[in-house]
Amino acid sequence: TAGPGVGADAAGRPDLRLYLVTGDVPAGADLADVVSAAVEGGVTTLQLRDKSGTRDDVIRVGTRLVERLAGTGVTFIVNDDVDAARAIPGAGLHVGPDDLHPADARSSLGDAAVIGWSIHDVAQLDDAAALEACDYLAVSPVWPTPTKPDTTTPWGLDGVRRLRDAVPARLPLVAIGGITAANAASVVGAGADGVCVVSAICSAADPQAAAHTLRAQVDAALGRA
Ligand code: TZP
Ligand code: MG
Repeated sequence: TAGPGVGADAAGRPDLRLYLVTGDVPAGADLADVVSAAVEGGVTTLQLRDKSGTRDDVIRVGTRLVERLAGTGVTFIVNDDVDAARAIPGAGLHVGPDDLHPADARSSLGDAAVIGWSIHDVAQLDDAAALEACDYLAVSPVWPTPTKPDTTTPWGLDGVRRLRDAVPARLPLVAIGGITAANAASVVGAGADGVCVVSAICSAADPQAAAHTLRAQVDAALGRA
């Protein structure tokens, strides 16, 4: 349902192969520089996830990141805050099952915005209106992760397979939680169309190299190498 927007292809589909979700960066590092390096390395979608800042902070940082992403083809998505997403040119929105309903996000943001929904429980797939409003779903979490200690039960690779079987084929699946270059290919092999990472890139000494390695793993597993 998405039209062409920031980072979308001609049919409006975002490239979800390597999806960076922002998190803490090493002391002295600048988030925008980490993002630029990661994009240089092969990140295709970026989510600004800031659980501590105010909405104004999110809008200010997000606007700056969108400026950095100009011309890269990278899709930009804001976590959870539809008002922030509305204020940032071209921004999409990622929501979870306890957040704004995807259909309300779609009404608010319009057809061009990329909208994603985290799947914590298979019962969410019964919500046809939610699925209809989404451009992608996130299997969350695949594995337990110190980055987000309060997740619901991890799906594991079996969960990725089960969801891929159960989710309509038109909806891409990304996976998040504990993904590194050592296991990214297995997640794609289980049916994910892309991988989302926080620490594997944000905590890396060389975010560009980390992104490059992850992207190579994903592309090889997708047969796109
Ligand atoms: N949602 C589910 S797991 C997670 C989020 C935001 C954090 C993933 O972080 P990492 O460092 O890639 O395991
Ligand atoms: Mg949320």
